[in-house]
Amino acid sequence: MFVLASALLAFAVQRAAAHGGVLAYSFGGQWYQGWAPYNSPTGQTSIQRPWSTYNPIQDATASTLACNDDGTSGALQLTATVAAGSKITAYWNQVWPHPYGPMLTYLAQCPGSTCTGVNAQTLKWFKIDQAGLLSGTVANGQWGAGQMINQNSSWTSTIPASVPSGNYLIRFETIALHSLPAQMYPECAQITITGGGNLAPTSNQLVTFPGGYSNSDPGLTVDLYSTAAQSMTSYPIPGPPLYGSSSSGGGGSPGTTVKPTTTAQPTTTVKSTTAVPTTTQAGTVAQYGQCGGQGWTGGTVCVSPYKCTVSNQYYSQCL
Ligand SMILES: *[C@@H]1O[C@H](CO)[C@@H](O)[C@H](O)[C@H]1NC(C)=O
Ligand SMILES: [Cu+2]
Repeated sequence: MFVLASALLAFAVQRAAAHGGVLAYSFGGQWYQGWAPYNSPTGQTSIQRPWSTYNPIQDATASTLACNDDGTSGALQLTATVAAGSKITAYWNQVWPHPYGPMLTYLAQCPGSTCTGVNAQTLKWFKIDQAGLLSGTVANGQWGAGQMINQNSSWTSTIPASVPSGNYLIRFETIALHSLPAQMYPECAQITITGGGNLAPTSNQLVTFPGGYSNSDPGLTVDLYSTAAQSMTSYPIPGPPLYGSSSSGGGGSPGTTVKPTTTAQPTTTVKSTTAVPTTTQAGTVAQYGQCGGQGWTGGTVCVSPYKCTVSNQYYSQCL
Protein backbone atom coordinates (compact mmCIF):
# COMPACT_ATOMS: atom_id res chain seq x y z
CA MET A 1 0.00 0.00 0.00
CA PHE A 2 2.73 2.41 1.03
CA VAL A 3 4.82 1.34 -1.95
CA LEU A 4 1.92 1.99 -4.28
CA ALA A 5 1.18 5.37 -2.72
CA SER A 6 4.75 6.56 -2.98
CA ALA A 7 5.01 5.26 -6.53
CA LEU A 8 1.92 7.26 -7.44
CA LEU A 9 3.28 10.30 -5.67
CA ALA A 10 6.60 10.01 -7.47
CA PHE A 11 4.72 9.75 -10.73
CA ALA A 12 2.64 12.84 -9.95
CA VAL A 13 5.71 14.86 -9.01
CA GLN A 14 7.50 13.76 -12.14
CA ARG A 15 4.54 14.72 -14.28
CA ALA A 16 4.35 18.14 -12.73
CA ALA A 17 8.10 18.57 -13.11
CA ALA A 18 7.89 17.82 -16.83
CA HIS A 19 5.90 21.01 -17.31
CA GLY A 20 5.64 24.32 -15.49
CA GLY A 21 5.71 28.03 -16.05
CA VAL A 22 7.11 31.35 -14.94
CA LEU A 23 7.65 31.22 -11.19
CA ALA A 24 9.35 34.57 -10.51
CA TYR A 25 10.65 37.78 -12.05
CA SER A 26 13.52 40.13 -11.40
CA PHE A 27 14.02 43.68 -12.53
CA GLY A 28 15.31 46.94 -11.20
CA GLY A 29 17.40 45.02 -8.68
CA GLN A 30 14.33 43.48 -7.08
CA TRP A 31 13.01 39.95 -6.92
CA TYR A 32 9.31 39.35 -7.47
CA GLN A 33 7.97 35.97 -6.45
CA GLY A 34 5.26 34.75 -8.80
CA TRP A 35 1.94 33.12 -8.07
CA ALA A 36 2.25 29.60 -6.67
CA PRO A 37 -0.33 27.59 -8.63
CA TYR A 38 -0.32 24.61 -6.28
CA ASN A 39 -0.68 26.60 -3.07
CA SER A 40 -3.94 27.89 -1.67
CA PRO A 41 -4.89 31.14 -3.40
CA THR A 42 -5.96 32.59 -0.06
CA GLY A 43 -3.54 35.30 1.01
CA GLN A 44 -1.30 35.00 -2.04
CA THR A 45 -0.04 38.31 -3.24
CA SER A 46 2.03 38.74 -6.36
CA ILE A 47 2.55 40.91 -9.42
CA GLN A 48 1.85 37.79 -11.42
CA ARG A 49 -1.67 37.00 -12.53
CA PRO A 50 -2.92 33.84 -10.80
CA TRP A 51 -2.70 30.58 -12.73
CA SER A 52 -3.62 27.09 -11.68
CA THR A 53 -1.74 24.45 -13.60
CA TYR A 54 1.71 23.49 -14.86
CA ASN A 55 0.07 21.81 -17.80
CA PRO A 56 0.66 23.29 -21.22
CA ILE A 57 -2.02 24.82 -23.40
CA GLN A 58 -2.23 22.79 -26.58
CA ASP A 59 -5.00 24.62 -28.39
CA ALA A 60 -4.44 28.06 -29.92
CA THR A 61 -8.13 28.84 -29.45
CA ALA A 62 -8.11 28.08 -25.69
CA SER A 63 -9.68 30.84 -23.60
CA THR A 64 -6.70 30.50 -21.24
CA LEU A 65 -4.08 31.40 -23.85
CA ALA A 66 -3.64 35.00 -22.69
CA CYS A 67 -2.29 34.42 -19.18
CA ASN A 68 -2.84 30.70 -18.44
CA ASP A 69 -5.68 29.14 -16.52
CA ASP A 70 -7.28 31.38 -15.59
CA GLY A 71 -5.08 34.49 -15.44
CA THR A 72 -7.57 36.87 -13.89
CA SER A 73 -6.38 39.27 -11.21
CA GLY A 74 -6.43 37.93 -7.69
CA ALA A 75 -7.75 39.48 -4.50
CA LEU A 76 -4.32 40.80 -3.52
CA GLN A 77 -3.01 41.56 -6.98
CA LEU A 78 0.13 43.70 -7.07
CA THR A 79 1.65 45.84 -9.81
CA ALA A 80 5.33 46.73 -10.11
CA THR A 81 6.90 49.75 -11.75
CA VAL A 82 9.40 49.27 -14.58
CA ALA A 83 11.27 51.98 -16.45
CA ALA A 84 10.95 51.90 -20.22
CA GLY A 85 14.25 50.79 -21.72
CA SER A 86 15.09 48.55 -18.77
CA LYS A 87 15.26 44.79 -18.61
CA ILE A 88 12.90 42.32 -17.02
CA THR A 89 13.78 38.67 -16.38
CA ALA A 90 11.32 35.81 -16.01
CA TYR A 91 12.35 32.55 -14.29
CA TRP A 92 10.86 29.21 -15.20
CA ASN A 93 10.97 26.18 -12.95
CA GLN A 94 14.40 24.58 -12.92
CA VAL A 95 15.62 22.94 -14.98
CA TRP A 96 13.18 23.79 -17.77
CA PRO A 97 12.77 20.46 -19.60
CA HIS A 98 11.90 21.54 -23.16
CA PRO A 99 14.79 22.89 -25.26
CA TYR A 100 13.03 22.83 -28.66
CA GLY A 101 10.87 25.83 -29.41
CA PRO A 102 10.66 29.61 -29.39
CA MET A 103 10.62 32.24 -26.65
CA LEU A 104 8.17 35.11 -26.98
CA THR A 105 7.44 38.20 -24.88
CA TYR A 106 4.38 40.40 -25.29
CA LEU A 107 2.94 43.55 -23.77
CA ALA A 108 -0.69 44.66 -23.63
CA GLN A 109 -1.76 48.07 -22.40
CA CYS A 110 -4.76 48.22 -20.08
CA PRO A 111 -7.38 50.92 -20.43
CA GLY A 112 -7.90 53.09 -17.36
CA SER A 113 -5.69 53.53 -14.36
CA THR A 114 -4.90 49.90 -13.50
CA CYS A 115 -4.75 46.42 -15.00
CA THR A 116 -6.33 44.95 -11.89
CA GLY A 117 -9.73 43.58 -12.78
CA VAL A 118 -9.07 43.78 -16.49
CA ASN A 119 -9.74 40.57 -18.39
CA ALA A 120 -6.59 39.67 -20.34
CA GLN A 121 -8.71 38.27 -23.17
CA THR A 122 -10.02 41.77 -23.94
CA LEU A 123 -6.55 43.26 -24.47
CA LYS A 124 -4.47 43.79 -27.60
CA TRP A 125 -0.99 42.31 -27.35
CA PHE A 126 2.18 43.23 -29.19
CA LYS A 127 5.39 41.26 -29.30
CA ILE A 128 8.51 42.93 -27.92
CA ASP A 129 10.92 40.02 -28.04
CA GLN A 130 11.25 36.68 -29.74
CA ALA A 131 13.81 33.98 -30.35
CA GLY A 132 13.09 30.98 -32.55
CA LEU A 133 15.62 28.73 -34.23
CA LEU A 134 18.94 30.36 -33.42
CA SER A 135 21.29 28.10 -35.35
CA GLY A 136 21.33 24.73 -37.01
CA THR A 137 18.30 22.84 -38.23
CA VAL A 138 14.76 22.50 -36.96
CA ALA A 139 15.55 18.88 -36.11
CA ASN A 140 18.83 19.41 -34.25
CA GLY A 141 19.45 23.12 -33.86
CA GLN A 142 19.77 25.55 -31.01
CA TRP A 143 16.42 27.10 -30.08
CA GLY A 144 15.36 30.07 -27.99
CA ALA A 145 14.04 27.65 -25.37
CA GLY A 146 17.41 25.87 -25.22
CA GLN A 147 19.00 29.23 -24.74
CA MET A 148 16.57 29.95 -21.91
CA ILE A 149 17.57 26.69 -20.22
CA ASN A 150 21.24 27.58 -20.59
CA GLN A 151 20.54 30.92 -18.94
CA ASN A 152 19.45 29.43 -15.64
CA SER A 153 16.00 28.67 -17.08
CA SER A 154 15.35 32.38 -17.38
CA TRP A 155 14.63 34.85 -20.14
CA THR A 156 15.40 38.56 -20.16
CA SER A 157 13.52 41.01 -22.37
CA THR A 158 13.99 44.75 -22.65
CA ILE A 159 10.95 46.98 -22.30
CA PRO A 160 11.34 49.09 -25.45
CA ALA A 161 12.18 52.70 -24.61
CA SER A 162 9.65 53.78 -27.22
CA VAL A 163 6.65 52.11 -25.57
CA PRO A 164 4.16 54.65 -24.21
CA SER A 165 4.06 54.89 -20.42
CA GLY A 166 1.10 53.22 -18.76
CA ASN A 167 -0.30 50.08 -17.23
CA TYR A 168 0.48 46.84 -18.95
CA LEU A 169 0.40 43.12 -18.68
CA ILE A 170 3.66 41.50 -19.70
CA ARG A 171 3.28 38.01 -21.09
CA PHE A 172 6.32 35.73 -21.17
CA GLU A 173 5.84 32.58 -23.17
CA THR A 174 7.79 29.55 -24.23
CA ILE A 175 6.44 27.09 -26.77
CA ALA A 176 7.62 23.47 -26.73
CA LEU A 177 7.70 21.60 -30.03
CA HIS A 178 9.03 18.21 -28.94
CA SER A 179 5.56 16.75 -29.40
CA LEU A 180 2.44 17.84 -31.24
CA PRO A 181 0.15 19.59 -30.69
CA ALA A 182 2.67 22.22 -29.63
CA GLN A 183 2.74 23.14 -25.95
CA MET A 184 2.24 26.80 -25.08
CA TYR A 185 3.33 28.06 -21.67
CA PRO A 186 2.30 31.70 -21.10
CA GLU A 187 2.10 33.60 -17.81
CA CYS A 188 1.50 37.31 -17.19
CA ALA A 189 2.50 39.97 -14.69
CA GLN A 190 1.16 43.44 -14.05
CA ILE A 191 3.56 46.31 -14.57
CA THR A 192 3.43 50.07 -14.81
CA ILE A 193 5.85 51.37 -17.42
CA THR A 194 7.30 54.77 -16.68
CA GLY A 195 9.39 57.14 -18.75
CA GLY A 196 8.19 55.66 -22.00
CA GLY A 197 8.10 57.01 -25.52
CA ASN A 198 5.38 57.58 -28.03
CA LEU A 199 5.63 54.78 -30.54
CA ALA A 200 2.29 53.03 -30.43
CA PRO A 201 2.19 49.54 -31.92
CA THR A 202 0.67 49.48 -35.40
CA SER A 203 -2.56 47.61 -35.96
CA ASN A 204 -0.86 44.67 -37.67
CA GLN A 205 1.40 44.28 -34.63
CA LEU A 206 -1.58 43.88 -32.29
CA VAL A 207 -3.35 40.59 -31.59
CA THR A 208 -5.71 39.12 -29.04
CA PHE A 209 -5.16 35.90 -27.10
CA PRO A 210 -6.76 33.69 -28.11
CA GLY A 211 -6.66 34.96 -31.70
CA GLY A 212 -2.96 35.71 -32.18
CA TYR A 213 -2.14 32.11 -33.06
CA SER A 214 -3.92 29.52 -35.10
CA ASN A 215 -3.70 25.76 -34.72
CA SER A 216 -2.52 25.59 -38.33
CA ASP A 217 0.36 28.09 -37.88
CA PRO A 218 3.49 26.54 -39.41
CA GLY A 219 5.33 27.51 -36.22
CA LEU A 220 2.94 25.36 -34.17
CA THR A 221 2.66 22.38 -36.49
CA VAL A 222 6.28 21.81 -37.51
CA ASP A 223 7.34 18.21 -37.01
CA LEU A 224 10.84 18.05 -35.54
CA TYR A 225 11.12 14.37 -36.38
CA SER A 226 10.27 14.67 -40.06
CA THR A 227 12.89 14.19 -42.76
CA ALA A 228 12.30 17.75 -43.93
CA ALA A 229 13.19 19.11 -40.47
CA GLN A 230 16.70 17.71 -40.81
CA SER A 231 17.51 20.28 -43.48
CA MET A 232 15.19 23.13 -42.48
CA THR A 233 17.22 26.06 -41.21
CA SER A 234 14.39 28.53 -40.78
CA TYR A 235 11.42 28.53 -38.49
CA PRO A 236 8.47 30.92 -38.60
CA ILE A 237 7.89 32.21 -35.08
CA PRO A 238 4.15 32.35 -34.34
CA GLY A 239 2.33 35.61 -33.69
CA PRO A 240 2.42 39.12 -35.13
CA PRO A 241 5.49 40.93 -36.47
CA LEU A 242 7.74 42.33 -33.78
CA TYR A 243 6.88 45.75 -32.36
CA GLY A 244 9.19 48.41 -33.74
CA SER A 245 9.96 46.44 -36.87
CA SER A 246 9.05 47.95 -40.20
CA SER A 247 6.31 45.47 -40.37
CA SER A 248 5.12 44.86 -43.85
CA GLY A 249 5.84 41.18 -43.51
CA GLY A 250 3.43 38.70 -42.02
CA GLY A 251 3.61 36.90 -38.70
CA GLY A 252 7.18 36.42 -37.64
CA SER A 253 8.97 36.40 -40.98
CA PRO A 254 10.33 32.94 -41.72
CA GLY A 255 13.87 32.40 -40.66
CA THR A 256 13.84 35.28 -38.27
CA THR A 257 16.53 34.45 -35.83
CA VAL A 258 17.32 38.07 -35.33
CA LYS A 259 16.54 39.69 -32.06
CA PRO A 260 16.60 43.47 -31.91
CA THR A 261 19.72 44.50 -30.10
CA THR A 262 18.52 48.04 -29.67
CA THR A 263 15.08 49.20 -28.81
CA ALA A 264 13.37 51.47 -31.28
CA GLN A 265 13.74 55.08 -30.23
CA PRO A 266 10.65 57.25 -30.37
CA THR A 267 11.99 59.89 -32.70
CA THR A 268 14.30 57.96 -34.97
CA THR A 269 12.91 56.18 -37.97
CA VAL A 270 13.09 52.47 -37.47
CA LYS A 271 15.61 50.83 -39.72
CA SER A 272 13.81 49.21 -42.60
CA THR A 273 15.72 45.98 -42.45
CA THR A 274 13.56 43.12 -43.61
CA ALA A 275 15.17 41.07 -40.85
CA VAL A 276 17.77 39.54 -43.11
CA PRO A 277 19.00 36.42 -41.35
CA THR A 278 22.64 36.86 -40.46
CA THR A 279 24.61 34.95 -43.02
CA THR A 280 26.28 32.19 -41.13
CA GLN A 281 29.51 31.18 -42.78
CA ALA A 282 30.67 27.66 -42.25
CA GLY A 283 32.27 27.38 -38.84
CA THR A 284 30.88 30.62 -37.43
CA VAL A 285 28.26 30.69 -34.73
CA ALA A 286 25.13 32.86 -34.92
CA GLN A 287 24.01 35.32 -32.26
CA TYR A 288 23.02 33.47 -29.06
CA GLY A 289 24.57 30.27 -30.32
CA GLN A 290 26.92 28.24 -28.16
CA CYS A 291 30.61 28.90 -28.91
CA GLY A 292 32.38 27.28 -26.00
CA GLY A 293 32.21 25.58 -22.64
CA GLN A 294 33.51 22.39 -21.14
CA GLY A 295 33.12 19.56 -23.63
CA TRP A 296 32.13 21.84 -26.49
CA THR A 297 33.39 20.62 -29.84
CA GLY A 298 31.45 22.94 -32.15
CA GLY A 299 32.35 26.29 -33.64
CA THR A 300 34.06 28.90 -31.49
CA VAL A 301 34.02 31.92 -33.79
CA CYS A 302 30.98 34.19 -33.66
CA VAL A 303 29.40 35.79 -36.66
CA SER A 304 30.23 39.51 -36.76
CA PRO A 305 29.67 41.62 -34.69
CA TYR A 306 29.07 39.14 -31.86
CA LYS A 307 31.72 38.01 -29.40
CA CYS A 308 32.10 34.67 -27.71
CA THR A 309 31.22 35.41 -24.10
CA VAL A 310 31.65 33.05 -21.16
CA SER A 311 28.36 32.46 -19.30
CA ASN A 312 29.76 29.77 -17.05
CA GLN A 313 32.18 26.85 -17.07
CA TYR A 314 29.88 24.84 -19.30
CA TYR A 315 28.57 27.44 -21.64
CA SER A 316 29.85 30.34 -23.73
CA GLN A 317 27.67 32.07 -26.24
CA CYS A 318 27.79 34.64 -29.02
CA LEU A 319 26.55 37.95 -27.67
C1 LIG B 1 18.79 31.12 -11.08
O1 LIG B 1 17.38 31.10 -10.93
C2 LIG B 1 16.93 30.96 -9.60
C3 LIG B 1 15.42 30.90 -9.64
O2 LIG B 1 14.97 29.86 -10.44
C4 LIG B 1 17.41 32.09 -8.75
O3 LIG B 1 17.02 31.91 -7.42
C5 LIG B 1 18.90 32.21 -8.83
O4 LIG B 1 19.31 33.37 -8.16
C6 LIG B 1 19.34 32.29 -10.28
N1 LIG B 1 20.79 32.29 -10.35
C7 LIG B 1 21.44 33.24 -11.00
C8 LIG B 1 22.93 33.08 -11.00
O5 LIG B 1 20.91 34.16 -11.56
CU1 LIG C 1 6.34 19.80 -20.09
